Amino acid sequence: MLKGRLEDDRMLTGRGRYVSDWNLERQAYAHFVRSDRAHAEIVSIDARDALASPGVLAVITGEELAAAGLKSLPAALPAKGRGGMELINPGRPALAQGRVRFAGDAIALVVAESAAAAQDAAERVVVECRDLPAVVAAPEALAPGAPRVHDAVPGNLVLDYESGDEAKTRAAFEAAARVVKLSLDISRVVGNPMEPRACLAAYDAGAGMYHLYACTQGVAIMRNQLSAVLGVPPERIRVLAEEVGGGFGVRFNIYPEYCAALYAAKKLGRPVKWAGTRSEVFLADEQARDERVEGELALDAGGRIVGMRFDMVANLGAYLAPTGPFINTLGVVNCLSGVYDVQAAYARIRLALTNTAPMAAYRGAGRPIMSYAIERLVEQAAHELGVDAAEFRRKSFIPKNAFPYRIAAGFEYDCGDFAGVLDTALQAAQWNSFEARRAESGKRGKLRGRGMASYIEATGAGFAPQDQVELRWDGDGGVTLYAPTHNHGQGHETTYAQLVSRVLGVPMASIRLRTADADFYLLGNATGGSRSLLAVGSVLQLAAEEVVKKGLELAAEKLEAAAADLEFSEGRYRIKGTDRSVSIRSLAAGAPGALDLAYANKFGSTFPNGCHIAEVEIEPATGEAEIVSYVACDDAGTIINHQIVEGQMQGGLTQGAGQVFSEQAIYDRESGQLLTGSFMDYAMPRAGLVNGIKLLEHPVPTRLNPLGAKGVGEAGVTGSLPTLMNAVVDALRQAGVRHFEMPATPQRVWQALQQAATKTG
Ligand code: MCN
Repeated sequence: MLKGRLEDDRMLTGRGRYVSDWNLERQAYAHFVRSDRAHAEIVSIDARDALASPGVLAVITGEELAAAGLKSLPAALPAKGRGGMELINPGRPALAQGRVRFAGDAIALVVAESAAAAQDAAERVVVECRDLPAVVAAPEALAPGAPRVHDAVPGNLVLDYESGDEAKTRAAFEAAARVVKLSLDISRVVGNPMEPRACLAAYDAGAGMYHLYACTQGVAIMRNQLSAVLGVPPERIRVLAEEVGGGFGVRFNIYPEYCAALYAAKKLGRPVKWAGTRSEVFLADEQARDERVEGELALDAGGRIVGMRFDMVANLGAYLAPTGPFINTLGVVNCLSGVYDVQAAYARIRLALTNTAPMAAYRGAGRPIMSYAIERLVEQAAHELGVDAAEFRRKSFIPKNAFPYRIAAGFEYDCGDFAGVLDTALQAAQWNSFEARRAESGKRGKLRGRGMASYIEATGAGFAPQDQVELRWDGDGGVTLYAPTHNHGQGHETTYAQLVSRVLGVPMASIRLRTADADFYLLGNATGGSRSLLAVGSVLQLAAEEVVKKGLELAAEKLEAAAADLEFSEGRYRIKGTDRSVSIRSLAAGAPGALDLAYANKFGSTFPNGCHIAEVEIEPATGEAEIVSYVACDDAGTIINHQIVEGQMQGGLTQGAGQVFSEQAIYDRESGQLLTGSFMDYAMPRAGLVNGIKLLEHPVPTRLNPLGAKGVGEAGVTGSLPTLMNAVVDALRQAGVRHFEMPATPQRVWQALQQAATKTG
């Protein structure tokens, strides 16, 4: 049995090659001049002093990029809004042109012989600005009279989106015996991969090729996005990477800095390297969430959910990130009514621009917003009715025999057993003895709360029409797999090898994975949407099966037998009923290239789901909350590697816990400055935040892909966000707190307790 993952040895012994580890001969160094204000007109940029600084090679501005014909970064949405409204994309230049729109917006690129020289010179670039009023909160941006972020976007509204059945929902609410309402703020977060963003850009004038070493989650999508900006076909662009220090969704798209660096490399005829800082991650990486939700549930007289309605406002930042509109619309509503059998469901989502960093994907990419809204409301409804939260949910579940089930938003869930998942979770969480534990905590002066969520999410759609893979036999009998999904912590080297090894019968350790090489050009989807295994893993498995078929003729020739008389197992073709056999490895070695295979296919969305139950204890004197137990029972379909899945769940749960208990990106309302621009102000979760984790499986294999697998990479977050906040709210309710928004930092919890005490006292 394999211990650990194939990639661990390399990474744990310092042999991982991160983006900023790459160097090319004659490389120059980049530093970006960034806006120090949230919204301003650029009156002039004086680069004379900077250009005269030692070692400076160039100072590039937005005007120069425009003159050179660089286009806007792309952003699109395969859907329209209310009344057929089209998404308004005001465009985003790689360097600001005429106006800066958020603190951190890149204004100029300084290239010099060393990183220090570039930084020194950048400080000598004089940017004269005329301040404009800024707006940082989405509801304020949509209010009449708000400062306009882009002239092309009236009222800062880029899209008024809707999904579901509005009329049916209205009717359900009119006929409801009871309506439960909740207003929710989903706070803004900053993805923080280990390696701050970096790139090394090069241009090969002879071949007319651009090369970009960069943080990536998959190169094909980035090539397409770069192609739109640079105006050259994607075939003339290569994106390269090994380790990138994590992605979490914020490394899915290209960024302005990459485009500017590629331009500079071509202009100067030298590679240009940029290694960003953690401060730049906070200022200029894509951020996520930041939604205001007004949610309503309609209940019938028997306490069954008969309607759901959501009015959401999403903050998309100062420019549309390529995937920002998708994440905040289709990415939210693809599980519009959760695990509940409710056809009267409707959501309206207004996408607003503000003077803040652009927003896009962050682990869960929209689905945690939906699961949070639904499961907070559901728990609130159970509380208001005074009924058991588990039994309240069960009453409205989509029954096991109702699949395939099409939700009001048009998406079709293929399978699931929500009641079965719930039962397993209830038992493991010792649901029925909670009150005794609450009393025991009370004796110690602590407030104990319990929260639950029955979540579902959509994993795996993918933008590219196909996932292309290739299997190539190496001279040493090993196999190299080429795939479009970049592995940045999910363990693909191990799980893909497991799948292919199972089919071909070659040892896992002799299977290598390549995803971003210069000499290789694959089309396909990036790692994202927890789709890699169910989609690319499935394609790899089918490809390996094709390789076995392909080897049949060669084996028949070698064994001087008819192909029909052969069978294949454990890496060998054998004449049935005899001991005469030949290994596929030796056949591949004897006929180089003959058993290599290019293969493509596409597998779409699956719907992993689960029931999570957490208990928290709050110390009223300090406001500190501790997660004392966390049970997660998940249906990820067939699981290929339990250890990796467990790691993914732990990571996801902890990421959700980070948002609930400590992380929050805050912009100052007046100045538009980011107030939480470092780890001193923005608290990442630490190991040990989530205690007493129990992970359980309740697999219902899907028929939508040959593995029967559903995604797991984001499930932890989608489940933990509502679960943990429900637990906190339940604990605070004991002390009279009626409304509480994330994050549950000690200070905020303490304040809420003080206010409640004042009111009741
Ligand atoms: N797996 C399995 N059986 C299943 C499902 C998955 O064995 N039924 C395995 C897969 O083979 C893979 C891992 O679990 O090794 C995760 O698979 P999958 O659910 O397909 O998700 P992806 O590989 O597509 O990963 C993407 C997902 C996303 S979208 C984010 S964001 C995220 C995440 O995974 N970012 C991560 N997990 C992360 N983990 C780390 N360490 N770093 C990140 O940046």
